Amino acid sequence: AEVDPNAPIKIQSYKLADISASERVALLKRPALKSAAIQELVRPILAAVKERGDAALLELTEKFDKAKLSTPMVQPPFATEAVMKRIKPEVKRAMDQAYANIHAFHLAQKRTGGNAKAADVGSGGVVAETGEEEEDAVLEVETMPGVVCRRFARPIERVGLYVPGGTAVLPSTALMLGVPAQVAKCPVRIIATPPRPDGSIAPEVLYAAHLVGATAILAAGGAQAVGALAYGTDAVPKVDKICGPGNQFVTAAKLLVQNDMDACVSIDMPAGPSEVLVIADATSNPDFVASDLLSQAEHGPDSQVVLVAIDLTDAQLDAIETAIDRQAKALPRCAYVRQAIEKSVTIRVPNREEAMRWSNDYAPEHLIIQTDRPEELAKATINAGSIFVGQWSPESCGDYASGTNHSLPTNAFARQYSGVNTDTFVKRITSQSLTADGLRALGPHVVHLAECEDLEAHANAVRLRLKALEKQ
Ligand code: HSO
Ligand code: ZN
Repeated sequence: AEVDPNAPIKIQSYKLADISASERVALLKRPALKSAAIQELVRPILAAVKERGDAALLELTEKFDKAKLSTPMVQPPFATEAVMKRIKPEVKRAMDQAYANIHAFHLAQKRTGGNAKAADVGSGGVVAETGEEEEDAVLEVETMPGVVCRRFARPIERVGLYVPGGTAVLPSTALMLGVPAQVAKCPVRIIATPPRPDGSIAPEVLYAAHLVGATAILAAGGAQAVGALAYGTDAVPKVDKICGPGNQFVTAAKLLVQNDMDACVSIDMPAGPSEVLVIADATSNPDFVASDLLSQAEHGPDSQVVLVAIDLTDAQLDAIETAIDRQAKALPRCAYVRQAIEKSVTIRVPNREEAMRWSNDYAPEHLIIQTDRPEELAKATINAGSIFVGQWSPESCGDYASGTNHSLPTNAFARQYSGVNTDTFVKRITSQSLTADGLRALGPHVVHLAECEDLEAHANAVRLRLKALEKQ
């Protein structure tokens, strides 16, 4: 149906006191997606790529992306002179700054990486604290005399990094996925992204691939790209983990290949449409609040934005609503914004505690706190992908260049998932070494536990050794 471009763009607003328990549950939900139907469309695509490899991949790329390719792979060098000529110098400089910040933050994650306390544990566990060439810190604990346990990181060997195409070019996503994989030193790092109809890849994505040292680019998108990465083809190396956001087809494909034992592949997280929750109070600037809500809404018609308004008068809320309507109508992507805003809500709450209760229950991908004493609310946050603290910290900065990652858990998965980070690209191996004295002390306990579980061979493996030690 035709939409009147002058029709108001207004978020539906609710007062907390008027919301029943069942309404609360419904309002905290994201707009429903048709995931079962999508899965049925994706299954045959995955099967085709699994069975017919490159032939199927190239057919599907022609069908969905209108690009006729002779090979799906693009090899380095990516930042050739011809490519660099097509990138505006200010965009190149911006990408360089973004890369530097993202790199700095993700490299720091590697050095500490959950092992920062290793030095406190005794036995001189810290191997490295500085320098990119050093390995991750090794955690080492002597749990009892002669029993030493260690934990150390190793890169995931082959990773696929999905960079969506579609309605916008997203070189920023190539940086967000590529930098942590580079810092983690994954030996094979393939950026997958749909080609343009002429078969080319956007120059900015090529430059991002150069900065992060991608080992190759897979010029394919959608479920077919995920299938090629999961199963491998003659041209496309099979990967061990697939990361990155995508549309519903990409997400469905990631979930399906993750469940296919033949593929033996993992994914970063189940991704859904992007979302933001902004907390505002009487001190916040209505234009700033509106601009943050809209920057998320413009991502797509399925985006959801939530405004939690703390103790605002009708006039104060009206100022925000007027700003939303005015700013939205000036946006080139106003049609998406309108649809996203239709699915969005304002919740009027009486105080900061209720604001945080709503936010933590919603578990937003992005949480923007534009209130008095914003740090306090950041501290009270239990569930969120990434937090933007105070009025000078718009989400756009984290989306592009502050240093944090923008691949974040949506759909309330911030309850149990972290956003992409350096740990996403490593696994941790544990080891134990026992001395003879260590086995003398621990062995009898292990024998008793094995007997308790009726696992005689387990008990024997210890008894044999304890006997051998007696003879020494
Ligand atoms: N807000 C998006 C990331 C993004 N924004 C990319 C601009 N480009 C999801 O976190
Ligand atoms: Zn964004």
